[in-house]
Amino acid sequence: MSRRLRLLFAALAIAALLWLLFAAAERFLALAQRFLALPAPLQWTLGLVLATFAAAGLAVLWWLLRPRRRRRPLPVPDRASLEQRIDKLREHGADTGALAAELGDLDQRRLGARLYVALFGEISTGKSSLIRALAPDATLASDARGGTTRTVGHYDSILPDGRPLVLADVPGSREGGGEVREREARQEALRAHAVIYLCAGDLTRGQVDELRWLADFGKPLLLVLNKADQWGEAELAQLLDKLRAQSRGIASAVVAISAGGGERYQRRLADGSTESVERQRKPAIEPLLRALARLTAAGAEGLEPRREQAVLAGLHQRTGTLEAQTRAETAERIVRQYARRAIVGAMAAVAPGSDLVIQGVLATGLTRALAELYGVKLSEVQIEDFVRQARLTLRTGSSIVLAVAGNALKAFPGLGTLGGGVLHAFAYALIFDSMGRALAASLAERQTLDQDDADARLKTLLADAGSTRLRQLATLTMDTLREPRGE
Ligand SMILES: Nc1nc2c(ncn2[C@@H]2O[C@H](COP(=O)(O)OP(=O)(O)OP(=O)(O)O)[C@@H](O)[C@H]2O)c(=O)[nH]1
Ligand SMILES: [Mg+2]
Repeated sequence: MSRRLRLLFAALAIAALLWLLFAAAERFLALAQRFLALPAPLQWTLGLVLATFAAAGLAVLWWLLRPRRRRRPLPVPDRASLEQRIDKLREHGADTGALAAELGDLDQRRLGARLYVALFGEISTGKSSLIRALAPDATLASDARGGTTRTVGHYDSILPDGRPLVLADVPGSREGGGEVREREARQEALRAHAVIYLCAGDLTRGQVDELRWLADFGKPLLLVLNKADQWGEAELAQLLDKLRAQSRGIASAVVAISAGGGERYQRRLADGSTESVERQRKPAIEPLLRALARLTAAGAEGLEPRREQAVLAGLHQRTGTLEAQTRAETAERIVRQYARRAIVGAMAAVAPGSDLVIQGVLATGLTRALAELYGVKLSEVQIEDFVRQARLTLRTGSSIVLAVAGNALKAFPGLGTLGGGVLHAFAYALIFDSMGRALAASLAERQTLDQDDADARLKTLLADAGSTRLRQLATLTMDTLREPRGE
């Protein structure tokens, strides 16, 4: 479009806007005149309605533009309660070695009073290369073929102001199949006083999440754009702006560096042939050194309380996971035990219907045992209610249960050889297994007995004829019938 034409359009647009403004002003004045001509009571009513609308509009506007609330800090348990929980887990036979080792490392580093800085980031962002630049004498442990870091390594280095520090090189995150290594990397990051987060371009959603995760633990962070040599000046400035926007409120500073790394190129020899040569790029890490000195100015001692909080918060999460896992395993054992008893009860029924009495007692026992395991206090009435509700569900679902049991009898020939009453016994195994699993899952998720939720889960489980579960139940039925006393 030519310049003149553009000017003409601009002039037309301004004229249209002015016309609109005049029209609006005229309309407003006319309305104001009519408003003033109204009788006083009507003026008040209308005025009040208009004021309410304006207030509501402003409230909506404020809600939309209000500053985002800060994320809630993670819960940090005190050391003593954490140790108690770990002891309890150990008593229950859980493998608490890693948790105890973490506590040991926490103390050791506190006593050592050395400054720890961990490098962190996705694979191939240049973490190991940066370690080489910061600790030139270090021999790095990495996979010989891929050059990729597989284990956490510590390397001594010195800041330009002469302060010593320990650098941690960690495996890169987001490597396909590298979940265990990624977990180790995260734990190492929590153990450090500060973290250098490396990236090699603008951040993906996953990287932003990773940064937020670190910030949630209160980790002092630097966001470092590596491989700056790959960008032009203008591109680099743009990229840094974007990174600053992406990490606002999370990273203390954003800097661009070149960690170095090796580069391969072809060299032509005098005889006309070529050979492949590798040479080290020259590192340019000045901005990082300055930012790191500022970030760690408080020293190991000054940063220690924050570091300990982060480690304890991480331990709190890990202990919670192990607790849930251990409880789930215990719940499984309880359910199995009661399913076994139900099988025996079904076979021991002497008079018509007497099995129902036996199973009623068992259902109550199962409910009580699981509630106790999940620390949910239940009254006798609540337990009775739950068992009654489960009975109703079972009555309506009995045809499904019997169909599943009938199929199992055909699918697992061993069952058929055990003679009469097996169908009945297997049906009870399925019922108790479903009831126990439903209740355990509901209690674990809700920390209370939610009848509707547990009942919905029970219905799903009764109809679930998943082959592994049925095989386990068939084996349980056979084992129990052959040896009713063993638990
Ligand atoms: N262009 C350029 N390449 C770099 C730079 N730093 C590292 N590299 C290259 O990036 C690749 C990965 O470097 P590493 O240091 O192994 O990266 P890493 O983050 O330790 O990788 P993992 O251990 O697998 O997570 C190598 O090919 C390096 O040569 C740099 O400053 N510029
Ligand atoms: Mg590496």
